[in-house]
Amino acid sequence: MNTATRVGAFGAGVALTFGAAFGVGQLVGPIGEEPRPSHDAHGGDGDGGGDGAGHGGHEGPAAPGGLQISERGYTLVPPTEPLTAGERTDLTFRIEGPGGEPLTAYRTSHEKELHLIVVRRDLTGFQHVHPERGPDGTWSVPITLEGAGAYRMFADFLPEGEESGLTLGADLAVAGEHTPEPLPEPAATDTVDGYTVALAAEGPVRAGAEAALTLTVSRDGEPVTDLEPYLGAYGHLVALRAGDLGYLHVHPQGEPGDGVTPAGPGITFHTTVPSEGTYRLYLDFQHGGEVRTAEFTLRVGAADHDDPDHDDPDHDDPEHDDPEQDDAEHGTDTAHETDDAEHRH
Ligand SMILES: [Cu+2]
Repeated sequence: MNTATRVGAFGAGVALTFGAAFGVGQLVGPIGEEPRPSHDAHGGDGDGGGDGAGHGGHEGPAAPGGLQISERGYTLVPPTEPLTAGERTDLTFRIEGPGGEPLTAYRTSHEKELHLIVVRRDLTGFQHVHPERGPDGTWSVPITLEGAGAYRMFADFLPEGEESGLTLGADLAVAGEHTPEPLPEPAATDTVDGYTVALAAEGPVRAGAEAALTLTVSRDGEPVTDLEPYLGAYGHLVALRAGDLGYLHVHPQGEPGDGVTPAGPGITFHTTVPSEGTYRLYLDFQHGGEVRTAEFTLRVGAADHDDPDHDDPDHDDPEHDDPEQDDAEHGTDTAHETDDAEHRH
């Protein structure tokens, strides 16, 4: 299968080598029967975190979220109590607003006031949970962190009165010896609880360009066409950049009940990947009353702004012009292969 061949070739690349020669942009090719995503279908759904810049295409991609503990006057105050591996404990934290007071006014996004992601720094142990907020603004959620090591927590929320959301990040430490896991090589599919999820990108995924990723769910070889809405969507996708755990906002295309979005097997997402590098993707989807998470490693190539075939003005990105990257980009032009035609919008 063509897809498998390509993935194998990319697997030969070296992970975490920014600006180096492997900058191959594409994980897998488009899957034939999926409809082309419409950029028009991709309206603000209220959960964006500083993601506005990427959509107009004139200001370059927004920086990833989650890299700062304090941003735009909002500060994440992480738990102070020590965490113990394998022990269920209440993770307690708060968000302080611009005046230093605990934030108590939030806007709901994807049915929740705040989405909490916790992951170990080696990108294992991903959890997406929804804490409860007390009247004093303290958030709390029972959680078990299975292994020792350094973790990262991400609070994704939209304060009342703000136009765009925020993702604040903080470190958590779980005491004990641990051996970091190597990041799995890119693969076109992941299997979880008997479900197979296939990842396909529409054309090469490159830094600075909006990418459409479609995840297709099957079970026992049969497409799953009765996915259940989970938090207002058929799937939720989180992407974290390997190396610094930059957090990307990813928007599902369409929503349950809009008359056009099927309940599977394909779920399409849009995001603008801010840089080349390696990313870990986590898809939460619900079927049979249970939420499961499929995971993928995705390599993202350098921006192709000097590619004459890539002339879509909506994706013109003049500010993303890093001279240090030019050599790497020219060195990988052959890797762009045959898919440039498909990449036109
Ligand atoms: Cu959530």
